[in-house]
Amino acid sequence: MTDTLATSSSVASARSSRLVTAIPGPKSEALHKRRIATVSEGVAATFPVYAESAHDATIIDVDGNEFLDLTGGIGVMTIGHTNEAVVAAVADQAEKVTHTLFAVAGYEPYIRVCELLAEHTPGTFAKKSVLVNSGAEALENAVKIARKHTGRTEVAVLHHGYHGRTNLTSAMNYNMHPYGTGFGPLAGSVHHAPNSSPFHDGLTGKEAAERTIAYLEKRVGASQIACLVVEPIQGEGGFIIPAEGYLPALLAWCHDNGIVYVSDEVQSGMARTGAYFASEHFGIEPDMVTSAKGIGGGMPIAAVTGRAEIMDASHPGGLGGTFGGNPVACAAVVAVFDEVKKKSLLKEADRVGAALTRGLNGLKDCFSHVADVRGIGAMVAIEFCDPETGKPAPEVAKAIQTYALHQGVLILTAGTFGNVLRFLPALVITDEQVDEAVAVMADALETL
Ligand code: PLZ
Repeated sequence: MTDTLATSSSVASARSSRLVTAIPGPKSEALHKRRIATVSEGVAATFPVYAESAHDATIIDVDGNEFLDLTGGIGVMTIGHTNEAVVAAVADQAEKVTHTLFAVAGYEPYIRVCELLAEHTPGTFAKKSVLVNSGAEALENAVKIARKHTGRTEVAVLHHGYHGRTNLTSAMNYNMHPYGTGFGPLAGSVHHAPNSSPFHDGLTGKEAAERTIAYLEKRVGASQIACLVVEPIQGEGGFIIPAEGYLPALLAWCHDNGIVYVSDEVQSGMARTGAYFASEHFGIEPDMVTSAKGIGGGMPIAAVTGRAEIMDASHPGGLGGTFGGNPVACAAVVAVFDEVKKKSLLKEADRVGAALTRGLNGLKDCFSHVADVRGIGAMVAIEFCDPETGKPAPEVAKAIQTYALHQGVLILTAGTFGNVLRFLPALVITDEQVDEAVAVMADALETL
């Protein structure tokens, strides 16, 4: 242990001040019984606790236990739970109008959200948006629009990607299980090409791009491809950051071949990485960006934003849905953009990322199972491998997650092999809270 890591006794005292029952407590257990009777088993239950309230980076469960939330509801609560400005905007809008269906009778907040997205997504060209309800729905629409625009059918995605749980997006995910198993036939015309992951493949961005492009040209044919859909930092895949030059090479190839480049920023977007959208870190201006999660500050909303001429490819009535761009959710998005500016959250993402990276690198120095620490801004992950064999060690990630839960800290796993812990905390989390979470992980690793 180095002195950068907190001791067991400080962890124990922080724990005792937060947790008031065994985990799960009796009220959570009672809710879990009711859940088992009526909620489909197809819906996962990562943690056995039920939330009563939440604020900033903490969640209080129905038994009064306080949890430090490093999951941010899988990257949604970027500005923090129950942010005052978002709560006020939602309440205010709810009193004015909660629904008309934008295609029936429009309202200003929808238009304002499209203006904000045009302004804050990469590229200064004219942009338009369509608003929908979920990340997966945004991806569905991006593909539809790209197909209509190009008159082509094929869709290219990358190994270790994740794009949703609808029929098309399940086909676009790298992992068949749990997303596709038994749910087929999944949508066709989806092609999975090798990605860039310098920690795993040792390739330069140029080499990895050549490999991706060679696959797509030989196996699919560039002239057949409507769009290439890429997460700039792969989220569910384990926070995989491509090698330098990889994404610009893919974008250039797309443009040389009339392929629409779609950046899936559902997880990496909206201030998470210290930029509004992570594509900025790689110097690329995608033709289309999908956003969701963090833009709504907890309200369900998603968007496809892209070059105006591409976004206008659909005939009127071809895009939309009953709830897409709901006025209350739109009011929340406007408040989120406002708060990001007011609270300098792009800078805060860098502060949180620095605190996390410092702490996790401290773990790397002490524990041989830590293979890699990586991230940009407040999108940070730690990967565990067996030091003898170099093989993924998902049991270590799982054991730390379980240990942390019982210390009042919620951490998510990730990675195709489940051997990654990822951190998507609210950008208002304090350095002390980050240090506390890292200390719990250190304790977990020591007891393993
Ligand atoms: N694209 C890059 O990360 C959602 C999934 C959580 P939806 N990721 C979290 C779960 O277990 O369902 C995601 C993503 C990227 C698309 C999506 C899909 O977004 O809002 O969940 O549909």
